[in-house]
Amino acid sequence: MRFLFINPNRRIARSNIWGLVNSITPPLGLATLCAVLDANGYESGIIDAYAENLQTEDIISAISPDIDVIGITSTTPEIESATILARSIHKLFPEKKIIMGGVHPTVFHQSLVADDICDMVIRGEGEKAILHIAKKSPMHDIPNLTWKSADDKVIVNPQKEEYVDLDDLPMPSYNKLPMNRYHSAIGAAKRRPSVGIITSRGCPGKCTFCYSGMFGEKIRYLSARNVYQQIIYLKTNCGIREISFYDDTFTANLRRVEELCQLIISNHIDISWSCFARVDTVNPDILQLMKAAGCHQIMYGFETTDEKILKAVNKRVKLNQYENVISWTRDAQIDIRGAFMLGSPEETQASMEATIAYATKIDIQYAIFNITTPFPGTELFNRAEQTGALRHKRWVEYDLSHVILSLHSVSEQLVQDYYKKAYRKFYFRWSYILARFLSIRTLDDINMYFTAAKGFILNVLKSK
Ligand code: B12
Repeated sequence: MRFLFINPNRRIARSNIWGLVNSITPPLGLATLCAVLDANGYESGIIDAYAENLQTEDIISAISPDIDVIGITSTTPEIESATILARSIHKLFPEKKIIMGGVHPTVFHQSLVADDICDMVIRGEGEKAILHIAKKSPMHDIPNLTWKSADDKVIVNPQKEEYVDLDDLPMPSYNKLPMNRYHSAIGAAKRRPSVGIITSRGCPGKCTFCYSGMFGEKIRYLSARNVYQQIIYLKTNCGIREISFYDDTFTANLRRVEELCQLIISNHIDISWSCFARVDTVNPDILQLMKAAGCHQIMYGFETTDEKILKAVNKRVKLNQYENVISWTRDAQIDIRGAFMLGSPEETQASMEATIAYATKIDIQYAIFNITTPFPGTELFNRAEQTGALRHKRWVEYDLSHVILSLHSVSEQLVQDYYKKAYRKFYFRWSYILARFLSIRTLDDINMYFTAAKGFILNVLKSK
């Protein structure tokens, strides 16, 4: 049985800051599915239509007749292009089975199958179920599968909370991806070529804006040794000089971080990297060690300075934790990228002012402001749907730059205005520009500074 997986292309709204600063990251889920199939003797390939900017007709012409199963991944803002693609494939190749997976199909599995957009959806983690498909297991026996029976009924197989051990998985099939197309977000990488990878799954957090139904509540980790081996592979085979770790909380297991840092340091591996962390997971010692192992930037989700909003989104951190972490990170000479949300439940004009004022007051090197978006499957979405606070379901606009929630305390226009204002206020301060300029030490710094400046200037000009 031969498989072809597709990462669809997508349209990015002009007003979306991410269109300019965003990374192009390998579709690691698809690359892992390929690796698992290959390890079990099946043939598979990937088309990364986003990275290669391929249109539907380009994708169609790359589908060879001997492919049996086509797998399409999709997040919420991609679902429109994924649907157009699936429909075109169905029309031209009615004999090929189309499976969808990823976060959006996991939530809307029933309607995607009922509406014949695809033949099947694999909900949540895909590795076990895809092997069942390859082995032609009886459809009723395949865990987490939604499919249509011969008499046109949608069947939802039971959800099995049996997850894979990440150390048992083969390395993602990087060799099947256009590795030269990938790069980190503007301002996130000091050196190129850079690439984003993910080394854990699952999250114990219960933030109302995040969908944690994909991989279970318990975090599973790739061991430090296997992460290290992936770094060596990427360095040796793809010339990668910098890694962006996209784990929800890279520092959730400090023992693993420590072991990885020691491996990098003791083997004199020349790699620079950045990661995401929660303010309640780091301490001064680990930050110093991370710096010694090549970490130059951490993104912390500060979200807001308003305790009421933090509580409303169930972030479970305290504001007084922020200051310590900022000063420890500064002492370790690691840059901070702060992530902030605007337009959450309980938001007011004063709280948005306070968030922006805070972002410009604290000593952080980059800031990213997102509009709070109720992604399907999240508590935020369910509550908004029940209370009529969901403005629409135009999924392509669920991209963190559009106002989807209708709030009683602030208008849509005000949130949109503050979104633009936040970027202007943060990046167009003389003190900020001077501080960034004075922080230049190496050629890599110059490269990073000018790429970031170009991106932000273009965006601000565009948003005026
Ligand atoms: C890395 C990452 C990115 C990267 C790119 C991701 C990529 N190329 O795939 C970047 C930074 C570019 C990015 C951008 C965005 N992201 Co993002 N991202 C992630 C992150 C942190 C990891 C994704 C990942 O690699 N996971 C690991 C792999 C192994 O899992 P996976 O991709 O889900 O695949 C598994 C299963 O889903 C399933 N599967 C997936 N596809 C398929 C297909 C088939 C056929 C089958 C059978 C199975 C299957 O099997 C895989 C293996 O088990 C996730 C959060 C997370 N922890 O997953 C958010 C996440 C996916 N992103 C999210 C969001 C909101 C965005 C943005 C909209 C943000 C923005 N500013 O615009 C954009 C949209 C990007 C897009 N492509 O549409 C949300 C999605 C919510 C939603 N409902 O859509 C997530 C879930 C974060 C969150 N918790 O809110 N993201």
